[in-house]
Amino acid sequence: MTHMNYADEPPHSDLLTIQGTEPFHAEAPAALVEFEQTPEDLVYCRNHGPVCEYEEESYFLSIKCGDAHVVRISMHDLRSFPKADVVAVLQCVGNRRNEMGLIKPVNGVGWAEGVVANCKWSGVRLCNLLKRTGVRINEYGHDDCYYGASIPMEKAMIVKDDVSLAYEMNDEMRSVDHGGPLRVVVPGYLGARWVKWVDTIILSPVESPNYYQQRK
Ligand SMILES: Nc1nc2c(c(=O)[nH]1)N[C@H]1C(S)=C(S)[C@@H](COP(=O)(O)O)O[C@H]1N2
Ligand SMILES: [Mo]
Repeated sequence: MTHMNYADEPPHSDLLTIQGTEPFHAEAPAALVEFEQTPEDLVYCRNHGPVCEYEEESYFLSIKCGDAHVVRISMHDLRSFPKADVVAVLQCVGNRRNEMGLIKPVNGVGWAEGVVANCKWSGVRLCNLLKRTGVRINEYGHDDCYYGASIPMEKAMIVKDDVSLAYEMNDEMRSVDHGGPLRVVVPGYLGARWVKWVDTIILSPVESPNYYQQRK
């Protein structure tokens, strides 16, 4: 990991409306509907800690089953799996929270309508990867240094649901801001489950105890 503090973050898109800088969170100005596919510069950023920058060459994904380490796979090996695309909407659960606040008090960032994006995500289908590793259990979660989330195993294994580990967004190498080199894509689920910079997948019968899984 090259960066892990706010001062060293790479530059962010200057087309976004900044809501806060430490952690960096910013949304698209209005007019997203102009684009069928949201251009990367207009894809909102939502972080709960510093934006992490990793070298693809030394990046590994671990799949664990309980405390047992099942596999450790390099980006190079992940790229040798069949590549699959999905066009899916990434949306923060707080989209239009400012309007909700007019009706009754709500906690959280007072987002307007810019924390939503429709992008093409390309990478490895999680179900393919898990089938190859041969691990089977009821549920799983993912984690990185400070952020984690869980989704039900059934969701991960429904082939047509396209749950993926994406290394590209809109046909480009994933940018650091949006979770490069590897990010979880869970079509149909809130953005909070789309873990960026994912480095560990844990197959577990219980949900991740991570704060963001339990409280968001
Ligand atoms: N590692 C990590 N993943 C994360 C987050 C985070 O703070 N850290 N934020 C989540 C939330 S709440 C949202 S809405 C989306 C935002 O993704 P984006 O910044 O690419 O738009 O990422 C999710 N994944
Ligand atoms: Mo979010």
